[in-house]
This record gives sequence, structure tokens and C-alpha cells, in this order.
Amino acid sequence: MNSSETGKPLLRALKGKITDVPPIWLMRQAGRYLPEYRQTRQRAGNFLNLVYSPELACEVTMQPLRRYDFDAAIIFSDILVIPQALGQELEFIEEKGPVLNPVRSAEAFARLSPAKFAETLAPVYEALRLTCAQMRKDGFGRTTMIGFSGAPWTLACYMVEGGSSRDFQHVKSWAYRDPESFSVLIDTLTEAVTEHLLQQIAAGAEVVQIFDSWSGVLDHNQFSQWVIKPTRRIAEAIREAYPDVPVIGFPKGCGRLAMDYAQNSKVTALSLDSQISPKSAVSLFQPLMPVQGNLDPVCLLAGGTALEAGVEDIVAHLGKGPFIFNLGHGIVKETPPENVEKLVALVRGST
Ligand code: 1CP
Repeated sequence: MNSSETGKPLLRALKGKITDVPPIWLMRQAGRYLPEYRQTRQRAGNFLNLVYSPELACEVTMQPLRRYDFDAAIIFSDILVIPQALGQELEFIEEKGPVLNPVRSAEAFARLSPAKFAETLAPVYEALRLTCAQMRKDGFGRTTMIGFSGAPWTLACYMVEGGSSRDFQHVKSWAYRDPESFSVLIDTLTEAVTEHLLQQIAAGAEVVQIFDSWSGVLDHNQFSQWVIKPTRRIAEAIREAYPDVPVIGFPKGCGRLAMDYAQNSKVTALSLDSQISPKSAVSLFQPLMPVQGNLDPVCLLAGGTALEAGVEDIVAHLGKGPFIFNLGHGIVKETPPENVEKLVALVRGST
């Protein structure tokens, strides 16, 4: 191996290097498709106990590494810890997902108390420190540690709707009706996300990813105001404090607005959803920055020849430039763990 091939593969790709074999990790790689995760989660009692118990969060973060030796660990947590740290009530209901006490006005937002912000998030940083130590101890010296946050827009979606939504009417109409008061919410979230990411880096995260899962519900003007502007502020603040820490942006479902995002959000790398064809991403995005993605999670669930063809299509096109293999969204819980093993072997060329 020559010296240009040393170092962690994921960090090399994020520096714009072309790697012989693309580094691979998967969004939601720790989760319910793994029997050992289901066991630990049962031990924790509920999802939030798992998130806020550093030892257990460390354990489930390590589980996918032990099985698949991915090129990255992503700390086990959730994007909704920020609304909770800002004082909003949060509950996860089995088979339904997150439920929050909706915040639908500036007055309601002002009534939340962020007094326990740092205290609420401290276990996430402790989990990061524990996991970094565990990785060193267990010989995962080439594995990169990723921290993450929801983007301000996506967090606002959950805070205002009170959970998941079909049409995001409440959050969108607030943003249209009264952009001035809505920007107070977005600005506060921008500061909270920045702080949370900086703390994760201080605790050992070498890369951070910003999940904007609902960026696809906005028109182009609103996208610029509520997705690009806050993301740029976060990326610039991180670059100022930690010039060497890459920021991966994931503006899910935004279609053609992904170009605006790539050009203006100041992120280091772009995580693509499954709708963008690898062939077009080669000419559109890879000249601008490293890209990550973008196998359809259901293609992974299906397996077989569809999986082989899907991987081939992505690696043949994107593997010639700076590239990280991932899914176009989180792994689904019905995925057979052996399909993930097959995927890793296909990407690493050992099948
Ligand atoms: O019962 C369980 O075990 C719950 C399933 C689960 C898991 C495994 C939830 C509930 N969150 C998580 C962990 C999680 N969430 C991680 C961990 C690290 C890893 O990737 O291994 C990450 C990165 C997230 C991020 C997250 N949470 C996002 C952004 C990515 C995406 O999927 O778009 C979002 C939108 C959430 C909210 C959330 N948390 C959990 C659920 C079911 C949801 C989505 C609700 C909805 O559909 O709106």
C-alpha cells in the first residue's frame, strides 16, 4: 500500500480522494433489523431510555460494526433529542413513532424552557466518548465516527406538527403567514444544532451529517430560506471551529433543488436520495463535491439480482470519483441481515 492509500477510507473520500474500494456505511445501520438491537432495546425498556443510556447507546452503535465492519459508526441517538432539550415534551409510541406537544406560534415556542439543554444532551456526548474508546479497544482503527443532527427545517416540522405528517400544513403555513416569527424558531434551532454538532465533535465525532428529511416539501423560495440559509450558517460555524471536520448534508427528496443545495449550503459532501440517478450525479454533483448514496432501501430488502444490479449501477458510475456507498434513506426494519452482508461483499468486490 503506498502512503496515499493510508488513513481512514471514509475521511479520504470526504477529502475528495478516489478510493479503490468505496467506503460504506448505512443510514440507520443500528436498528430493528438486527436481532441484537431488538434485544438491547428490550433491555432498555423503551427507545428514549436506549438513546439516553450511554453504555447501551455505545453497545448498539458497535453492533453493526461487529457484524459488517462498516467504514463508519454513527452514534446511536435521534434527531428529536434537540426539541426535547429545548423543553418540548417527546414520546415514542410503538408502531406510531414520535409524538410531541405541538408548538404552533411564537408565543408557544417562547413558553418552552431550554434550561436543561446541555444537561439533556450530555448522555449523547458520553456515548460518543465511550464508543470511540470501545472502537480503539476492539481494533476498529480504520472506522470513522460520525455524529449527526436533524436540520433546523426538519426539526421544525416535527416540533410544529407534533410528529410525522402527510402534508406539513401547520409548519408550512406558519412559515408563509409569518416568516418573521417563524425565523425566530429556525434561528434558535440553527444555534441549537450548531452547538450540538460542536459538542459531538469535541466528544470524538470526526464527521457530522445533517439530516434534512423533509426538505422536499418546500417550494424553491422557501427551500432557500429555511433549508439552505440555516444549513450554510451551521456548516460555516463548524468549519470555523474545526476546519478539518467534514459536514455531510442530506437534503432528502428535494429533487432539482439539490443543485441549489450543493452550490450554496457550504456542506462538504452531498448525500443523495434514491431518486437521483447515479449517471446524472456523476456530471451534476461529483465535480462539486464528494457524494454519498444512494441505493433504494427496499432494493436492499428485496435482495437477489435486483440488489446486484442496483449496486453495480451505483458503483460503476460514482466509484470513479470521490464517493461513499450508502442507502438513499434509512434501512427498513424488515431487511434480512444477510442481505446487508451480501451488500457489503458486493461493494467491496469480494463476491
Ligand atoms: O423503536 C425503535 O427502535 C425506533 C426506531 C428508531 C431508530 C433505530 C428511531 C425512531 N430512531 C432511531 C435511531 C436513529 N434515528 C438514528 C441512529 C443512528 C443510525 O443511523 O444507526 C438516526 C441517524 C436517526 C435519524 C432520524 N430520526 C431521522 C433522520 C433520518 C430519516 O430517517 O429521515 C428522523 C426523521 C428521525 C425521527 C424518527 N425517529 C424514529 C422514527 C420512527 C422517526 C421517523 C418518524 C417519521 O417517519 O416521521
